[in-house]
Amino acid sequence: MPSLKLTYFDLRGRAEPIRLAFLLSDIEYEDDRFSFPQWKEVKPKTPYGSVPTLTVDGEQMAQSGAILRYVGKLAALYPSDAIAALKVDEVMETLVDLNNSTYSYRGSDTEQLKAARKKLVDEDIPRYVGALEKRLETFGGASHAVGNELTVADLVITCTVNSVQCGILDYVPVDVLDQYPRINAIHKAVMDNPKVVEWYKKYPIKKQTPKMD
Ligand SMILES: N[C@@H](CCC(=O)N[C@@H](CS)C(=O)NCC(=O)O)C(=O)O
Repeated sequence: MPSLKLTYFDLRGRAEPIRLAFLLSDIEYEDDRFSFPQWKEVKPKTPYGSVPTLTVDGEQMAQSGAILRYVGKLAALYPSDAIAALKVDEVMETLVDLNNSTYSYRGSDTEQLKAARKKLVDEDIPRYVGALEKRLETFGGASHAVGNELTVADLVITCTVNSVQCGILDYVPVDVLDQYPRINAIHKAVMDNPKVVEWYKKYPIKKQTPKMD
């Protein structure tokens, strides 16, 4: 196994599915978390001025999706079958689309944020998550996104649900994803895994009440 260092803020964010892939496969890595004030030193040392990065035997690699697929391959959490891999990728890319919508407004104008989040709740969640729920009926088993084995797609779904349910997204009801049974079954299966239970005892998911008006 190469030496592996994952660098990210001390947050779940884009690094968390990668951390869960390492955790569930017992692959040793350095979980290199930095604080917000350290970002100005870290940023210029990354390939694109963004994180996460994964340093593999001293070579720094970027892009969370690429890193997750790589770790998925090391961890046997990414299918070797081409069509199953395509399905995993479809799930991952759909959630990238959703995340792009989630973070589409980053300014400080409350009315603009409210409008962006209203679009997220009224249009983008039904569009992407509603459609994904239907796709999963043919892609996977009762509690797996693709086939009957855990893949990185399950980890991305789980982290997406956690982001909504923890209440960090203002103007997004924490129960907005409750109506999607397959998504919730996948989330539950991952969150009930004993290693994941221990992980979130160590790194508790802070619950907060999102601003709604
Ligand atoms: N496409 C990139 C996006 C990375 C990205 O935007 N990362 C954020 C943190 S989640 C970041 O580094 N933001 C700080 C900045 O851009 O200055 C990926 O998926 O890794």
